[in-house]
Amino acid sequence: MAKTSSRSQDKSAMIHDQKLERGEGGELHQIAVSDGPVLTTAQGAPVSDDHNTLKVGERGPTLIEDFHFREKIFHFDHERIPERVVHARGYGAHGYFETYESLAKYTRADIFQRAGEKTPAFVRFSTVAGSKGSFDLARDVRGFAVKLYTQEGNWDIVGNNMPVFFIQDAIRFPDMVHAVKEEPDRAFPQAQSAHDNFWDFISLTPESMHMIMWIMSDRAIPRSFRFMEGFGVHTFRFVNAKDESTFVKFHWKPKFGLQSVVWNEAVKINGADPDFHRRDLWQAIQAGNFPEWELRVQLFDQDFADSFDFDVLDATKIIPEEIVEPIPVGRLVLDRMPDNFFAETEQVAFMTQNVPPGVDFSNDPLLQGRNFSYLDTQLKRLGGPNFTHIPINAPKCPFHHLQQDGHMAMRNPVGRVNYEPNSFGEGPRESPHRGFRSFAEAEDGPKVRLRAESFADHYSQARQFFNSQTPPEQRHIAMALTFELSKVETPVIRERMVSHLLNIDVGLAETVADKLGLKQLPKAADAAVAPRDDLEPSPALSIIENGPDSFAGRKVGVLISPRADAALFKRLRAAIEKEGAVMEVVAPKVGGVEAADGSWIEGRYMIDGGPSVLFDAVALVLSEEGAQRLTDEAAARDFVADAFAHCKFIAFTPAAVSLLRKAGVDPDADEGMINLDDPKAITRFIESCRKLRLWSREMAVKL
Ligand code: HDE
Repeated sequence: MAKTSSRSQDKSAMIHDQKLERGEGGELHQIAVSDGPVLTTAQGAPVSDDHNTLKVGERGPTLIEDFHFREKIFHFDHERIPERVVHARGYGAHGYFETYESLAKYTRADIFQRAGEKTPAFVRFSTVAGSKGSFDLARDVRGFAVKLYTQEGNWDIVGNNMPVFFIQDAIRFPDMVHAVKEEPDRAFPQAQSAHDNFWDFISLTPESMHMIMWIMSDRAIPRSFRFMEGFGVHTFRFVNAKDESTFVKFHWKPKFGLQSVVWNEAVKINGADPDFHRRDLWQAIQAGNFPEWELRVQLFDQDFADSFDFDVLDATKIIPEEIVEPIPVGRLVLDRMPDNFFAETEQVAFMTQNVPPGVDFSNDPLLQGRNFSYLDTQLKRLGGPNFTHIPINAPKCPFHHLQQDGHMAMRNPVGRVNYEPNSFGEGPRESPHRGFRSFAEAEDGPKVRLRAESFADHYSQARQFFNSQTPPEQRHIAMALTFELSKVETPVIRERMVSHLLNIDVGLAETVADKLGLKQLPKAADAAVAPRDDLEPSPALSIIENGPDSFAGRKVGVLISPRADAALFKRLRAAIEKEGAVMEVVAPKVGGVEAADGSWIEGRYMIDGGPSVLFDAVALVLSEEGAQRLTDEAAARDFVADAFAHCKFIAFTPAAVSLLRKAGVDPDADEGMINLDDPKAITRFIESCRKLRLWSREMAVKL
């Protein structure tokens, strides 16, 4: 029997390839496909049959000679590369950085020389602890890694959405990461810090206390990548053309203000849409609502560093923005999604040591350690030393070096000369003038393994952070600590944490101890340096104090029913869109509803596919009969009850009152409940939404 076969001989195949095409009225039709490019192997050989392996006879064994099958499966088997050991789950986008004014006075970095210059950028946001397939709304730090393709080399600011870190010295990083990740014997919990190992490590590591305040705050559950800050964390240096150095800290400020969700909401979002942050970024960029951040720099000299209360080399400390004001120096705009997630977002290799001439490191021992780790990790992850040949990692400026060969070398030198110096006058040469010169800081001292005493105060800034929060934010910190510690099985670890909290805020410690059922308060933890209470609160540390001044970029979920008022619906949509926000319609059935005037209102979600946790505010545009029907549906009642419990603004037609009541929500509960029966109500709703949440409701709903 002939060994060749073709799909036309395939007796079992009933379904032919289908393609969707739009008809004249925009409707989609399925049509059969016959032409298109010919499928080939990776070697270019045309393939005749991609559905059947080569066999002896119709029902016989498969032949190893089937090179197409072997190549296809071999390649599939190797599709994965190791996920990042931390920051495995991430999402990236392209954009640009635009320089405001020349910063030549402080730095010779080419990117800061010319006002208005645009530099291509790629940014990857991430969670830290979870693996690649984990959910977006984990309580976690968010990575905020920026690659700037400058004219003098790639500059990576590999930062986070919190300005401090858990540890002071890089040598502790593997322990810290082991402790937070899933426990090694049971392999859970996934993407959570709420377990014994994490809190054991933390409670034995007082230097982490400031970071613990951040991670227990709502900063750890951002509403969107677009609404969070980014920080370079460490102190870096700018170096100017005269080789003079200025210390610098980098802050990214979101144009649309800060916003987070509440924990009860985060838990539900993870079920409703595990890709909540990804989808949000994707949708915003595809819709042309480009996310934007301003880069601000805190600049200070050695005299300030010497006089500051804390060590500027200690990554567990901030310099409050009220003490050294961040100066705006440019803006970052993200305007294009990658064409391919793997090629770009997965393979992008950020490295703290990627700095252009004019930017330099400080002696921060965390930063110094990172400068080793990031190069090393790329070799493992990307499989060889040529990862700069991958387009996303290649510089966009001219570059010439003498590195050659190795796995997957894509750019290979031509000609005879691959060394320097040489007598042929060929090849690149160093440039003492243009090249990177390290700041010539004088260093001298014995070799020691010591932590400087100037790093010893672990509680004062934790207290300052707590004192800088508004009352709802302070409550959220207490609730987060209680939740996390309630998952800890070992009582002594819970108590040890409370003993640290006593050094931060006694009220906080008492609340947490009470919720944890501690019979009595433990003794406060021994502190190497007594916590200070003379540090001024810093309003810049509160999310609520730094919210947006409009509702732009946010989403209203409108629950609609058959026979709803179409005119009202249209007015509502117009007002939402005028504000720069997005309306999404939630209907009892896929497709939408027929309104009272016979027009069709298109729906985006069915109710249980579009719970209110996906939106920043909600409106109930219901007819009497529609509302009545919905009172029987748990998903509709949850839609309303959750929106209320999460302190969202709720606009509703008078007919919706029956649903509100059935969901246990008083339609007159507070000013966040807006009855659409009066003509000015829509304006009032939009104006209220600018505040994002009605926090005064929180005590009533006991979130
Ligand atoms: Fe990282 N970190 N890190 N880190 N980090 C990595 O690099 C490391 C630290 C941060 O989207 C790894 O390519 C050490 C601080 C971000 O691709 C690895 C230490 C900050 C990302 C690594 C730290 C960060 C990483 C894993 C302690 C905020 C994701 C895969 C000294 C300023 C970048 C990789 C991306 C990723 C090591 C601490 C931010 C293993 C040793 C502090 C945003 O190299």
